Amino acid sequence: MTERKKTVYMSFSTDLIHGGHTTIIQKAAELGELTIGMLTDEVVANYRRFPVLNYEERVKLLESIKGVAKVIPQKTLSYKENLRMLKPDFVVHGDNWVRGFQKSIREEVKQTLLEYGGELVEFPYSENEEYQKLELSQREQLAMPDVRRTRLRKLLEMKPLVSVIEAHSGITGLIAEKTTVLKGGETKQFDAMWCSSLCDSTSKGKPDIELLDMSKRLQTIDEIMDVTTKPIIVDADTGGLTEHFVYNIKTLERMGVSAVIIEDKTGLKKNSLFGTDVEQTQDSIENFCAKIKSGKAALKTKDFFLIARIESLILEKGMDDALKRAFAYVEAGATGIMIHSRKKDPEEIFEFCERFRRKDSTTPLVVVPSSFNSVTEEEFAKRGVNIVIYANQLTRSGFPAMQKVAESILTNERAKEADDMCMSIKEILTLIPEDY
Ligand code: SPV
Ligand code: MG
Repeated sequence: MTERKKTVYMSFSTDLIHGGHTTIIQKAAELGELTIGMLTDEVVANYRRFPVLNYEERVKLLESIKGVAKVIPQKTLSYKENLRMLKPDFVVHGDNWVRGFQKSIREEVKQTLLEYGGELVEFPYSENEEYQKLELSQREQLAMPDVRRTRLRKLLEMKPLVSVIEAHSGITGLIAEKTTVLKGGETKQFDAMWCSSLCDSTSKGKPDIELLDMSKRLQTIDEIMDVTTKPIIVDADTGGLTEHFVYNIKTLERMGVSAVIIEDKTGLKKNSLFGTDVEQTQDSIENFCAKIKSGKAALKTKDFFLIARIESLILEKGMDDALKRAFAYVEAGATGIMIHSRKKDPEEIFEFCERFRRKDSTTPLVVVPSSFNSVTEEEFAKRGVNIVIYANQLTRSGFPAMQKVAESILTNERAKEADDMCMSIKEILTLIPEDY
């Protein structure tokens, strides 16, 4: 009787094959018939960075390597589901995962292998400067305007909900780019960044009244783009004069921004969270539709989103007015709708989403839950929302921390008492990676 050929399993996420990969694949294939579990795009984007090659392309790449018998999807960072299904004799991995966040995944693999007597085989991981340079060049690809711009659309196709955090400087951009948490065995990152008019103005000590002109706003966007790769949604206030907006939207598109949001207000714009406490004027449907049409006509690509923001609930003009405007703006060419509210209770947002979705099941819906902040992303997704923007939380957390430290130094006439509130000198020196 011939002995059954042993089976081997490895997981891959890479869109870049180098000698380190082929070496370990060869070693794995020597142990038996090798199946690769390819991480899906959504998992890779949450765990490392957006893949330059999509899932299908990455599968083809791996299938073409000698020694690979089969490539199947791995839909989570956890190997459990695939291991229970395939029961491979061996799981192969580099020994680098004994440390860092992959440690818990490794532990789970070992536990799962115990269930049926499988074995974990680890080969020494090859730290190689050349490989790191290759990875860096993939990252740089993601920052190129054409590549960055298209990714909001890809994310919307890929995920039930795209989560976005504000950035108003290079360093807040890096926080948006790099912050990762491990939750329930999965990693999570923000998908994109919001260049908020409020936070950009606040960081420059100015009120949020369209006082920063477009060149100043573009400078901030460029500063963020310089050190990040994630897609960017720009808050362009009212869009200004239509005659100016048609130029500015083109500039944003060319820079690699993925979306612009303009709000249907006119005259001196004030921040929406003031609501009716200050004088604010809503634009007419006709004027705003004309602005949308002109903006759309100026665009050169199909990737760029022009999102119309409705201020009817903020200005207490009622739900029917909000819905009427939403449908009119989509008809005029808006490729997304943002509905805003400053109520703590999310009911009016939910009602809008429900009634909008009854007639329109595809146009992306955007919310900014600064006030209705108890709603979870899962709940928003169920209600038909596609993009959630955390519009000001980094600003609102950063400045009070600085104020506290300033007060402590003034009070104590030295910095010792403030030290526990500060990042260590070592950390601050190494915060900005050399690769940027
Ligand atoms: C911003 O972040 O600048 C916004 C959202 O426009 S809000 O402040 O809620 O109006
Ligand atoms: Mg704003």
